[in-house]
Amino acid sequence: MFRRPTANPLDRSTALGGYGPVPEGGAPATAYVTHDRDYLYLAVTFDRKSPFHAIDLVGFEFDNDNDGIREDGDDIVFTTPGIPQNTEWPGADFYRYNGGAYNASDAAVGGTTDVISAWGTVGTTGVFEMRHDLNSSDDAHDFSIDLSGGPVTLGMQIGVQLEADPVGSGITVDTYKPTFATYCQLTLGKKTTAVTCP
Ligand SMILES: [Ca+2]
Ligand SMILES: [Ca+2]
Ligand SMILES: [Ca+2]
Repeated sequence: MFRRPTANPLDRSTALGGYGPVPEGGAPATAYVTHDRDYLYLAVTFDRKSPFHAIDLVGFEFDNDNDGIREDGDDIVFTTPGIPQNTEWPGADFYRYNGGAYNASDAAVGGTTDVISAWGTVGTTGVFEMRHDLNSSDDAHDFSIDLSGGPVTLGMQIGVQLEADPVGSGITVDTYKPTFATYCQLTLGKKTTAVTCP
C-alpha cells in the first residue's frame, strides 16, 4: 500500500452497488480519489464475498475533456491481483483509439506506462490502489492535467470486473459507476479534489 484511501470517498452506500457475480452476491464498493502536485491517487474497497481471483479487475476510465463523449486518447488505468505491485506494469495503463471504440495498452504502441498499483485483502475485503501521473509526457495516451490555470474537471468512470467462482470459471460480471456509457465528474484544484456522480 502506498497511500491510505482516506480522502474524498464517493458515495459510501451506493458507489458500484451490487457488483458481484451471483454465487458471491452483490455488495457496495467504495471508491476514493485524491491528488498531490504530481499524481492522482485512486482506490476502491469492497467485500468480494470470496477470495480474489487473479483476473479480477478494477479500472478507472477518464473522459479527458469532460464532454461526455468517449474519444481517442481517453485515459484508462487498471489494476488486478494478477500483476506485480508497485511496478509500472504495461497492462495497467491504457488508452482509447479508433474513435474511442477500442482500448489498448499505451506500451503496445510505443507509449509509456505511467501507473503503479497495490492491493491487499483482510479476509475477503480488498483494497485496490493506483497512482497515475497528472501530466505524463505520454500525451497521446494519458490525460494531461495542468492545474496552474485553475481547477480542471474530467469525466471519470469506475469499473469492477469479477470472475465468478471457482477460479478459472471464465464467467465475469462487470459493473460500472455510473454506467458503461456515462461518467462522474472529477474536479481537481491545486489543493482540492471533488467528485460528483449521477
Ligand atoms: Ca470526451
Ligand atoms: Ca501512459
Ligand atoms: Ca493511458
